[in-house]
Amino acid sequence: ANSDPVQSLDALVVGLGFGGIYSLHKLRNELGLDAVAIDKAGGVGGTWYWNRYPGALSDSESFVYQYSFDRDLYAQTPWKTKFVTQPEILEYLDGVVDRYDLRPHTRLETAMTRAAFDDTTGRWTVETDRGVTYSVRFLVTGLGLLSATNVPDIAGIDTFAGRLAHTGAWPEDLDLTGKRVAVIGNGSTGGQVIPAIAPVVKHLTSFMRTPQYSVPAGNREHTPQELQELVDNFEANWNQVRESSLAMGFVESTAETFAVSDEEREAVFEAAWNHGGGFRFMFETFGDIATDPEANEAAASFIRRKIAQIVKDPETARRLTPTDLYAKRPLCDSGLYETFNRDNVSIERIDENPIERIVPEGILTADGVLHELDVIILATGFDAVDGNYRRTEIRGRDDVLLADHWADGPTSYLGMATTGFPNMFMILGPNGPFTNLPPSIEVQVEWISDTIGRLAAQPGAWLEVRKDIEHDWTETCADIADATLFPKAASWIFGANIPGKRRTVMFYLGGLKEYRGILAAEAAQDFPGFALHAPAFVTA
Ligand code: NA7
Repeated sequence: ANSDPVQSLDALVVGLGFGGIYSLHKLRNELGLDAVAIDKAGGVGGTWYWNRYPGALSDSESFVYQYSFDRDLYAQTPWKTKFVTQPEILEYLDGVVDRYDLRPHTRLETAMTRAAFDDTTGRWTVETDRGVTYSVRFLVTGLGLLSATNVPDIAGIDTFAGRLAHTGAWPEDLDLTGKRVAVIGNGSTGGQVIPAIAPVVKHLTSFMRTPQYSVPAGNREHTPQELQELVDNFEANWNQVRESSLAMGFVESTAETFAVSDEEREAVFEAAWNHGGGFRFMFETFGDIATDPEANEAAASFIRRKIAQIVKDPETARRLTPTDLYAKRPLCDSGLYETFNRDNVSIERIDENPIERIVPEGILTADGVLHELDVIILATGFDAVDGNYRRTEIRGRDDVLLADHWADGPTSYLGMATTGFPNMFMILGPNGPFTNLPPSIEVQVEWISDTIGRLAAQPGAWLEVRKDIEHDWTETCADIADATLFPKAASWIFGANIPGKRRTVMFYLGGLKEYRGILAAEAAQDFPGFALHAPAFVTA
């Protein structure tokens, strides 16, 4: 252990998920910089370290849910199934850390508590909860897009005598066998956890505020031939990913929903339902489901009819059936609706019959019923995108707090940099691309490390986004989003899931291909979106 409380480095990476791990590799192994990565968790993996709830699975297909920068790593990755589970992803990321000898440069159980930029030195001072302070030129933040847990403020929540667990901070010792369990929330997470635990619990009550559209995931093992093809077609597949919008590994449809006959449309939806995958259902079937209200309704009504066919009890089916737009992050599941046919599973619609309060014995609903419980699972999501940035004291030039800079909603240029915070590079910061994440993470990390590599050659220099450019990017993101139906649905994609959080655009919905083009131009033209501060006296 180093006894010096201030460690001087070239760069500090905060977070050891997909983004932080790759950044550390680039900065150390390719640029040869003195870089360290910290994470508050007890292990690497980011999202996949914390989300250990039963049923946790990436619903991007496994062949695009990994790094592409190393063909050998790709060829060796033993993912046998179409979608890959949390333990496998965690093992993979741990393996990547070892493969690139990064472990000695990681500091676990170390949280950034404060970061401040000093424009007299051009350096960031980063304080941690372990007594160590870092002084660095470059601060790379991979704090997690979906990381800061949203614990709802339900009356009496602290009085519950049983176990209370958020899926995003899952306690490994929690055994649900034979327990009376409540699941509050039914987004991606709730939709995974409900079918996974129903067979083992005594009784499961799903507390649902807004029912959601979900289609089967269709998870299955790849055949040996398919696995071989994924390795053989590596270049072609990844080129397709980089040339696509969603980076999901399929070609997004441009067909119009109403350009085909009713029978054909039904057949397209049926085929997508049978094939599986939420993003495929929304974006591979027709090109206007996310933009045209009538097309959206055609897809939504197909799913509603499926629910009516699957769920036997009419009242349960009614409670499970969404009536609003199909314009949140598209979900897929492994038998979600079927699960509600089980005798030990029930559903409360808390928009109709609200939770009155939580009491030591369980949940009391407005109709006077006490739901006696051993465990309450909060599948209530995250203070997404900017949540972790606001929860940490990050101060830029002139002592400005990032949370204050973002008082009217989070802003950035390219999702990676924000005005007043020089040489701070965010991975998956606000208004970055809305895609399957690993490909966008790779693109961002590569751009960031190229940029840092160029700055590193100029001692004391820093890059800061121009204010007008940040403003324009925010407007661009809002304009693109407004051309879709997504802002009309209340979801985390627009910050609508957190009480009191300002509803605002949080993503660039222009797609990965466009995004890559913008990044390439920015770098090729020597950063027209940024001001370069070069110190008057350069001591090499
Ligand atoms: P989501 O998608 O934000 O879903 C959260 C769920 O929790 C959703 O059903 C919410 O209902 C519900 N919720 C949130 N707050 C409350 C309160 N106060 N009372 C009752 N119910 C509540 O989070 P997930 O973890 O499922 O998924 C997040 C992303 O992680 C996902 O999109 C993937 O990309 C990975 P609501 O719909 O707001 O009425």
